[in-house]
Amino acid sequence: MSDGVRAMWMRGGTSKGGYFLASDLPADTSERDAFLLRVMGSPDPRQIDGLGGADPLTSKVAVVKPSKRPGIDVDYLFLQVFVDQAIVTDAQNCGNILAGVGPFAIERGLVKAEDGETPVSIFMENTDQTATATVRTPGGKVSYEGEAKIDGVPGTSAPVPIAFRDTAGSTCGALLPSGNVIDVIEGVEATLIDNGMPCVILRAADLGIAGTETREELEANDMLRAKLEAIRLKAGPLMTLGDVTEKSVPKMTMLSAPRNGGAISTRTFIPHRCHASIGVLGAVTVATACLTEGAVGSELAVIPDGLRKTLSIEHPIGETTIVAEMDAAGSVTSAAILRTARKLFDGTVFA
Ligand code: NQM
Repeated sequence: MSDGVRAMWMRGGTSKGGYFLASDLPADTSERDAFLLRVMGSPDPRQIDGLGGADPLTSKVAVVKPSKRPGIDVDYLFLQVFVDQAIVTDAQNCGNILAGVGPFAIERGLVKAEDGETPVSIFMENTDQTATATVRTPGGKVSYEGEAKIDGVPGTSAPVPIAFRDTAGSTCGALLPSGNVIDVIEGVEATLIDNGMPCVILRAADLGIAGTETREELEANDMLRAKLEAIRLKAGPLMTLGDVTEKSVPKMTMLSAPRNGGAISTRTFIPHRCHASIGVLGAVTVATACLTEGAVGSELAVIPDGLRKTLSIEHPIGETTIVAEMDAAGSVTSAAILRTARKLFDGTVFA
């Protein structure tokens, strides 16, 4: 490792991290993880000796390789590198980092770009599911420039629309892994749900908050954090996730009525820090909960008519729009979201 490893640093959606070809990383998982901890500077709350940004949203890794699966371009493994603990976990997926995978795959020559735009089909190894991202490629080269804007990122960039299909039960094996629409945990009603991201859906009011607080205010609320963690540790086994003490799932989302014309308002712990906005697959899962009859907080949601639902999920710094397709039986069959990405650095990283 002393000679360094080729890496690209990218912003993917509202997250940021290192993008690696699988062939550039150690094949042995524990060697790989030790390397990534050194690269990010973990464990250390400031990540001063590495490239991580002292926040779970900027301590992320994508490992990409050509896919052998029919009809799929590349396989993507997401790794969350904990900031203040020596943990690297593949127990969750990440739809924000996913936004950089298409551009990265084209830049590294794994996918041949078309003139105009290039669809990249991506197998998400964490959940055994597929997404299709469309990358802008004028003249057969990736362009990061454009007019698309997402809340949480200053300025505008080229759009990277991403479509997901059949994400129900991605990690937990079923949309409602406990078999119930509502469970009561630690005296609080919760909907345990996984449509791409295992989430515990709660009412903000049941946790004693308004749901309009800032990320900083919520992170300073020790009682709230202790209550959320107590609920999370009990929810883990009910969601087939086992002991989640050292896992970054399930995510804890508290719902309240929308304030800005959206479908619902959210505050999410991921799980120990409050998300600055909301994750992509987290938002797909929250949207699905709002569309599930009887689910916690669904009574607070404002839902448009029709089988194609455009739902604006409000979060601390704006909103994230999910377009969900439903079948006649009321199940969400696919979801689409607009992201952007930007190449920040391409070079050699040392550990
Ligand atoms: O839910 C953060 C993020 C995420 C995850 C997290 C994500 C998703 O914003 O698909 O994108 O929940 O840990 O990057």
